[in-house]
Amino acid sequence: MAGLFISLEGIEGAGKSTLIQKMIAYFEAAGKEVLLTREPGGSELGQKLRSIILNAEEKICPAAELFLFLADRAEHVESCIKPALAQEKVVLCDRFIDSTVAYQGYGRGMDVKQLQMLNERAAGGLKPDLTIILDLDPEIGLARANARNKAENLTIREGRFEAEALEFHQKIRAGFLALSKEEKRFFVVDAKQNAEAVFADVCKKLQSFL
Ligand code: Z5A
Repeated sequence: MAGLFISLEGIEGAGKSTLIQKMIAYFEAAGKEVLLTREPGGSELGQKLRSIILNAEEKICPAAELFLFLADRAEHVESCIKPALAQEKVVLCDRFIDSTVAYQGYGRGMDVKQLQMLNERAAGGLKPDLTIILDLDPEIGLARANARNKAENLTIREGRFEAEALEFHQKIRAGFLALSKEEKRFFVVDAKQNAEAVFADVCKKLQSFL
């Protein structure tokens, strides 16, 4: 059996990191080896790109931002994801190709079809077997993220996207929901529920992959 590739998507504060921790425990209990990774920043080069993309003090124009995400993805797929899948691991990826379509396409207004072609080139045609979309009202997501940052005493967070207006995050949510209708690999979960209920919904879906 080849490995299993699952991506998690959603607006900021939707609960991806929280859910991923539960999913790791779930797969490990089933005897699977898991690679937890993320975009941007899953590879060594990607960590440097992540810091530029999210923290650069200078303004980055939308096209430059897009190509930084794509460079991160190309390196990540080649050096991390494909090798892990070849070793039959379960790869859990916090954001992947669909974030580019939602943020750069629906959010920044770039051409969605062109982004899908660029995604295909950057990911070498690789797509997740399953993509979980945590769907949430951005007002709730941003409030959760702010509360977390306060609790962790974080005054400076990686900020390029957090600073965007609510309307931008609403476009992203709509983008993910539009995408979810395009391919069978998507599974939309109501992320307004508590974390246990979100995980219970996801578990029902995961059973068919074990
Ligand atoms: N981006 C892009 O534009 N184009 C691309 O191609 C890619 C990315 C790949 C990376 O951000 C940014 O890059 C991202 C999109 C853009 N920007 N935004 N926005 P990141 O990786 O640094 O951040 P994030 O992905 O947005 O993650 P996050 O803020 O950490 O959100 P999260 O992982 O989904 O949430 P969480 O940390 O699990 O939960 C947030 C808080 O809520 C926390 O205190 C939890 O304890 C709490 N929580 C979690 N679940 C629940 C439930 N169910 N109920 C109540 N409270 C909960």
